Amino acid sequence: MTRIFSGIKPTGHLTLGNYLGAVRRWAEVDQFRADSLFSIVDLHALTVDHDPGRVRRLSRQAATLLLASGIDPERATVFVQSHVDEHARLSYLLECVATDGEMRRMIQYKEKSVLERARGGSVRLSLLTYPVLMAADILAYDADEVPVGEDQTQHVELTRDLAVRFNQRYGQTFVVPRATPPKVAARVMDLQDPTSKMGKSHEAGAGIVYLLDEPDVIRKKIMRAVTDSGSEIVFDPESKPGVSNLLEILASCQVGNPEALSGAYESYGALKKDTADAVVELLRPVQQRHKELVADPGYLEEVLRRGAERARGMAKPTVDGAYRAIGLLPPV
Ligand code: AQP
Repeated sequence: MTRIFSGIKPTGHLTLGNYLGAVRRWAEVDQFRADSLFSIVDLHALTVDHDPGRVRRLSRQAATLLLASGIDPERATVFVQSHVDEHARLSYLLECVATDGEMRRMIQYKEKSVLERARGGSVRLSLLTYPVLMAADILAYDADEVPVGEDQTQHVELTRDLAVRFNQRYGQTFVVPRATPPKVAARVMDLQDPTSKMGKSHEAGAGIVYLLDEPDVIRKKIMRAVTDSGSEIVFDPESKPGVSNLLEILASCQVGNPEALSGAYESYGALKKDTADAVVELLRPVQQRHKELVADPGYLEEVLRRGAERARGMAKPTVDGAYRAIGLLPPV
């Protein structure tokens, strides 16, 4: 059976980008067709300046939202990355296979390190090495597929390179995984700046729709979305990034295609209104279920406890195998 691994960082409140690009597919498709693991990758939230209490709160919230989105813990393994030691154990071995040059070429490292320096801060070493930890997250579980948004495909490519290199040097150890981004909404853009990604750790603003935003807030944000010059409604992300983003969001909500939708609209107002309605309706059941789950924190704890136990059982044999293959003496 196909094995899937994917994760979400507790660096902010989950956004519509996270939902359309990743979580919705995990819940509606992936968990039914594959042996799936979905992780709150909390170690990745420590690569930039962070508040410990906030990371804990956001980790719980992200896990609750995965369940609220319909991920069934009886079907899929839902767990917190730091509860399974195998991720950090394997990450070190992969650091011994990766190169400094490879890490410095990662786009996210380049972008975030510039930002950190501009803020007058220093760049944590973990920001440079985080793609190796991500590779360990995936390889520890022998995952075949990694359903992620487009922003993560470079990291999955690196994961493939590391797996192949390790296998060639030390013998067949890892499954070589592939990224499976969605066809529509692989990169949902910020509504106020449609040339940059809607990211949960970005400055909270009118351009980001959060999964737990009230319906009237969602409507306001979408009705105020930046559009482009000219009144024509066409799907062309290069020359019309604002309108194309709205078409992409609407198409994703309706499981349709943005090109086909563009012919149906003559005004920005009508497109925005339909997009806002579609997003509000799509998120309504998630928000309702989130409320119910928050009222029962014991349930979440039990799900995460069982998830970590299951994940540990899956990861340990592969990671132990990698330790042996690379030349480390097994413990007696
Ligand atoms: N805008 C997006 N459109 C489509 N998919 C997206 N994903 C994230 N943003 C979009 C996908 O969601 C999954 C979880 O990703 P993440 O936890 O790395 O999310 P983030 O919102 O990108 O978080 P940050 O902290 O704001 O990250 P950076 O700073 O790295 O952008 C992934 O599958 C991701 O592709």
